[in-house]
Amino acid sequence: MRTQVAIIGAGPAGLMLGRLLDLAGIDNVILERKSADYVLGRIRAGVLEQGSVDLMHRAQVADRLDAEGLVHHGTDLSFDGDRLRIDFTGLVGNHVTVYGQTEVTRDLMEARQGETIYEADDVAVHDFDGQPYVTWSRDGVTHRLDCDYIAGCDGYHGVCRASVPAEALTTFERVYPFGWLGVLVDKPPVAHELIYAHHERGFALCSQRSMTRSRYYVQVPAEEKVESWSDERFWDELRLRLNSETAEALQTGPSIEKSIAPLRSFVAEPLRFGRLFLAGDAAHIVPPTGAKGLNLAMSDVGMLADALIEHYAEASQAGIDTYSQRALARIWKAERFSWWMTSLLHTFPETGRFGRRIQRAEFDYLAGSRAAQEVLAENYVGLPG
Ligand code: FAS
Ligand code: PHB
Repeated sequence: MRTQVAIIGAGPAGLMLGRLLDLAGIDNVILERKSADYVLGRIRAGVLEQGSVDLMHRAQVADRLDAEGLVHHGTDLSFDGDRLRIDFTGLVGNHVTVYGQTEVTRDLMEARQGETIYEADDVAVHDFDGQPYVTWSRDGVTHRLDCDYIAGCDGYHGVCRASVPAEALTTFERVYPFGWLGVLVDKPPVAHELIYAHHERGFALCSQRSMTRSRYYVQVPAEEKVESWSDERFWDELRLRLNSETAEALQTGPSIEKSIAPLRSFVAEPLRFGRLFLAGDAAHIVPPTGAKGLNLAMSDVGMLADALIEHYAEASQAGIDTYSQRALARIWKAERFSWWMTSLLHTFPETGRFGRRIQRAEFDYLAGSRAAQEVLAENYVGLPG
């Protein structure tokens, strides 16, 4: 088998890259280790920046997004019960769209024209400094795919970054001492916008997927096990962390998904190794507090697609040669914002009374400063590409 671009991973990054290359007439094959149903079953992000919405339109997969996406002109912050609305549209003239990552993935899967090989075992990437090729096994048979380039869209635990010689890679990481316990429930959202809540018991987030399906999170210790959280315990804890009127209005029901996501900040540099590129979670991880993970993956593959399209159309190396530096410039700004939102809203017992006072002062400053609110708003809706 031979293709122009081998894409490893059929998550949103790999599927979006494949779609953009399909539309440009660039042959590509996606190799995914899980089944399509498994990929769709992972409940993850929920908020799209306008840049990601624009990319969905460019990919000609935005019909359902336009029909079902929920435009949000702001969000609520709650700090020990004090509420503050950040008015995205009023402050920076932009907004976000609530549309689940599962739906983004589904839309891209349905539009896929190139070949996607699911349940590909033992994927390995070879000779990406020379003539690259990929191998994998399926039903005991080993296969080989020769290609011009390899796009590593295989997430944090993928094989591509792991295949780069350690001396060629620099990583930056902060692991947080907590995770997010998330619940999906078929009940109307408690509020028309998202609520990010800081409470001395821990962070909580009230989000949504539609007007009949909601997504809620509470901060839990990093070592917490989802088995020790009944639905009832989850709802009781969530209520304790919300202000009284929101807690009163909360509509609860049986969870249709419940999982714990660890929180870390992570960046790998650079993002190019000869003919291998990294994009999305394979290249970086952000704590989900700033709703940046999926959106960064989208902006990475938008840049990478442009670089590959320019390369094949104009025999140019320019985009390819600058992809890593341009993507990292945007990645680090999103890392900063995600770290800042996480530092403001979560409890860090190790920082003691002084740390909590600093968090309170940060919130009070935000509440009293339009300039500070503009900074939060312009980062949340997405900085320019
Ligand atoms: P993905 O991890 O989505 O996709 C990588 C794909 O590569 C997977 O399908 C995987 O099966 C495949 N793969 C891995 N190794 C492979 C191999 N060796 N061979 C072949 N295929 C391989 N972001 C938010 O903005 N908000 C959130 O609330 C949020 N919650 C999250 C919860 C969890 C548990 C996780 C892990 C992430 C969450 N994120 C969230 C971030 C998430 O949305 C990512 O940013 C997004 O999935 C990035 O997409 P990809 O880069 O495509 O990586
Ligand atoms: C979600 O709906 O899953 C969600 C929304 C906003 C975030 C993180 C997760 O910051």
